[in-house]
Amino acid sequence: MGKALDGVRILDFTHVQSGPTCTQLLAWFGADVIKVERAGAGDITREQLRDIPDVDSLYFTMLNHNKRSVTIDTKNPEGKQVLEALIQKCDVLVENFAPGALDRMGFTWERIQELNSRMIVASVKGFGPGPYEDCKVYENVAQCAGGAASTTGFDDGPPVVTGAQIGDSGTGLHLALGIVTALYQRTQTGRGQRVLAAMQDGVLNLCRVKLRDQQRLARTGTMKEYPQYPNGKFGEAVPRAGNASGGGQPGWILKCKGWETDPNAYIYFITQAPVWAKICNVIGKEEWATDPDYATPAARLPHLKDIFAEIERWTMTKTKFEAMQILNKYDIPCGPILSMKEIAEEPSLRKTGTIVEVDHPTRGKYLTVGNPIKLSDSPTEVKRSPLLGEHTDEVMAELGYSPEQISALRTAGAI
Ligand code: CAO
Repeated sequence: MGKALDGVRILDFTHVQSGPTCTQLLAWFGADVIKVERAGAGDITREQLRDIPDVDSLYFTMLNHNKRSVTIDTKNPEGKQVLEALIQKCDVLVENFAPGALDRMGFTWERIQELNSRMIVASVKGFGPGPYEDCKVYENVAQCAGGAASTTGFDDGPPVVTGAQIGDSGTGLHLALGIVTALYQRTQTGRGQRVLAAMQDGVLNLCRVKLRDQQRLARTGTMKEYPQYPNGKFGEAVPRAGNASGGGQPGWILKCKGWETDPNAYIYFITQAPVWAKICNVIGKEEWATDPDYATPAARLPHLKDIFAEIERWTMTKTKFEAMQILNKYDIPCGPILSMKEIAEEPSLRKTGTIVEVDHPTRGKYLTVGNPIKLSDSPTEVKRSPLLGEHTDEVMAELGYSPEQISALRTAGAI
């Protein structure tokens, strides 16, 4: 069966996490992704956080599936020529170097356009144009600069970063959408264009509801679904809301049976208004369904702390899975706090291809996260990540280089 991006060639100049997330998605959708790496070293993540000596790390293998790897020294004049040939052959160049690195290599937007006017040049940078545009940025810097850290955590503690890689993988996702959109526009215009996804912008986009809340706070001085109401104080900026739900249906994380020893024996419980009467029945507080202090969402807001304490008395008598089973029967929205161990062992995620076991020639078998986006006409097959330079000869031959020329370039250190 064909793939959605069959025929699209990507010159993948990405490294670490943000860019590789993007090109991995494009590869899963069928694009031919040619990852250009530094000869001898490769993407720095190949050797970061290694669990097996001298073997590509999980950090690398889990972000570079379905790609081909070529090693080219882009600072070597002959290496530059190989890169020029690749630019002429590819549809998209994706990079996430520090600001200015591509220009310093001699591949300015103008030069790339001379070589291939249809080329789409897509970049992840830490910041868009402005005071910080020259800064190098990693995940947590983006989380802090994009509004996530100041709004995550508890009111009486410091800002907290989240384990979800919203700065890196989140921005990679944004960039992938920009690329396919530019490819679509190119079918009308015949021209390439530049695509920029700044990590600060990507994080802020995911924190959109917090900018909503900033304006609500400025106008009214309060936000009744936040734990600061009525038990604390609001300042000038959106506070950290603990585990409060981001929307209009109050929620909180509650202890379940076994919480004393299991750090993940918790459930997220949402007191969704349409099922309030059922919640009252389940927890044995039938009178709350009609009590004017509890019967309506507005009346409940000042009592949320007590309400969740009462619900927790019930959840503590059940494991998170027992609680789920009972609550699901009544359509009460809730979710178990799943550990990574539980997720790795979950059979339904294996079945859908969201968790995949991959075999690798030097590592052996390992688990990875498959394509989270499922297309009915473009199924994803997760293939292992390439070894460093595994496809150099193959790609050079496709570019028209003879075995003698390849050998000479290798001797010259260009590849
Ligand atoms: N051959 C020769 N040189 C190469 C090469 C190759 N194949 N590939 C890269 N290089 C060189 C570049 O030319 C550049 O050299 P100069 O600085 O001399 O111009 C250098 O390697 C690129 O390095 P970098 O500055 O991008 O890398 P770094 O490790 O110092 O910084 C990072 C890493 C991530 C902070 C930076 O790339 C960055 O800010 N990127 C944009 C934001 C981003 O994506 N961050 C998320 C990373 S994931 O957490």
